[in-house]
Amino acid sequence: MTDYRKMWSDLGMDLEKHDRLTSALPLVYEEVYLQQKDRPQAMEYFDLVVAEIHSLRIAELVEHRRRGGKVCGAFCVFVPVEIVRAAGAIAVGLCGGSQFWIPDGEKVLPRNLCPLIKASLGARLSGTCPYFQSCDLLIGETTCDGKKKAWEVLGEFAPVYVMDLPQMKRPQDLAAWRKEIELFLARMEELTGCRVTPERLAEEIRLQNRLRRALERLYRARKADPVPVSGKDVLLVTQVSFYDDPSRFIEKTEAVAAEAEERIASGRGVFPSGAPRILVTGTPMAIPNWKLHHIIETAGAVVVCEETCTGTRFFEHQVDESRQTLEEQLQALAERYLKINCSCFTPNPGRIDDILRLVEEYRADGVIYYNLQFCHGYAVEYYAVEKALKARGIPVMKVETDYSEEDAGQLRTRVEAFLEML
Ligand code: BJ8
Repeated sequence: MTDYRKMWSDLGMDLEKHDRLTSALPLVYEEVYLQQKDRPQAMEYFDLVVAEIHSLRIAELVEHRRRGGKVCGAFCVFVPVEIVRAAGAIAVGLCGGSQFWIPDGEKVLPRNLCPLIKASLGARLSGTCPYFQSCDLLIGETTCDGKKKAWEVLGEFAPVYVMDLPQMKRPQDLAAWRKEIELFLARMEELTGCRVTPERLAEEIRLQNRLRRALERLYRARKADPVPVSGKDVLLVTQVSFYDDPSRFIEKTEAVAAEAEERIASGRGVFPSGAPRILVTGTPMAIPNWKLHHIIETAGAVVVCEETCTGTRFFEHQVDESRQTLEEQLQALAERYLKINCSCFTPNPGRIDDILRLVEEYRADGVIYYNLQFCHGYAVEYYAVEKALKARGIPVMKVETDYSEEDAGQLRTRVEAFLEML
C-alpha cells in the first residue's frame, strides 16, 4: 500500500494529529456501514473512497496542481461548480462533519456556534484536512450570519473569496445574483489564467446536470417499498459527490442506482416491506456525520429521502442547456442556483412546498427535522414547517444536535418513541 505520509507532510499537515483523526474512522465505519446487511455490491466503491478519503483523491489533486492546475474549496451548494471547472480548476466541498475538529474551531470561534462552521474552521486550523491544505482558494458565501463572519476569521489563515448571495428571490435579487456569478467567473479566470469560453462552460453544465440526474435516479429508487438501498448508503453517496471526480462519480452512482432498480424488479429490499419510512429535512450532514441516519435505521425505520443540502437541495433542478452565449449561460446558472430553498432566504415558502411534495413522492410516514445546534435559520423555520405538516396530519419531530455522541442515547429514545406512534 502506498505510503501517503510524504504527500501529507508536503501539504503542511500535522501528521501526528492526523493519525489520531484517521485512527477512529475505520471503527466507526465498520459499525455504521459495514455491519448493514445486504448492501448493494456497487457500494464497494464508496467504501473504498472512505477508506482512502485522505489519500487517493488527494493524490489526484496534488497531481492536478503539479501540472499547474488550481483547486478551490467551497462550503455551500450555491457555489456554481460549473464555473470553477470551466476555468480549469477542481472544486471540492470543505464542510466539516467531524467532532474531532470542534476544539480547534473553538479556539477562534464562539462555542455557541453551529458545529458545521466550527468543524470547518477547525479542520483548517488543525492542519489535518488534506482537502483544505490542497486548496488555492476558499470560496465562502453570505448565507447564514455564522458562516459570513467566519470567513473573516478564515481569511487570516488562507485566501478566501466571498460570494454575496441575496436573501430574497425577487427579480432584482436574481439580477444581483447573476452579477455576482459574473464577478465570480472573473475571479476564477484570474486565479487559473484560463478564459471561460461558452464551449467549456456548456461542457461543464452538461456534466453537472448528468451528476444531478445520477443522484436523482438513485433517489427515485428509494420511492419503492421495500426500499432497495439504505438511507445511510445514499447519504454517503451524496456526501462523496462533493469530493469525487464528477465523471467517475456519475459512473459509480449509476451502478448503485442500476442495482437498486434490479432489486425493485425482483421485490428485494434492505428493510422489510412496511418498515416506517422517514423523510429527514433540515441542515446538511457533512462526512462523517451519519449520526441521525444510523439511529433511525438501527431503530427499525428507513430514511427514504433527505430534504437537505446533502440531499435533494443539492441535485434538484437542472441548468438550462439550451443557452448558447456566455451571457445566457450565466443567466441560466443564476436561475438554477436561486431555486435552492435554503432557510437563509426570507420568506422561504418553496422549502415547505418541497417538503410536502417529497413526503408524498417518497411515501414518508413521518418527518424528522434535523437541526444542527445554533443554526437559527432552520430552527426558526421549523415553526412554519411543523404547521404545514401538522395541517396535513403528517407526524413530525424536531431533533437539535451537534457532532458529539453525548446525546446519542437520548436521541435514540426519542426516535424510537416517534417511530412507535407512526
Ligand atoms: S444552502 S443549508 S449548504 S448555507 S447549518 S452553516 S446554515 S448555521 S450549511 Fe448551508 Fe448553503 Fe444553506 Fe445549504 Fe449556517 Fe445553519 Fe450551520 Fe449551515
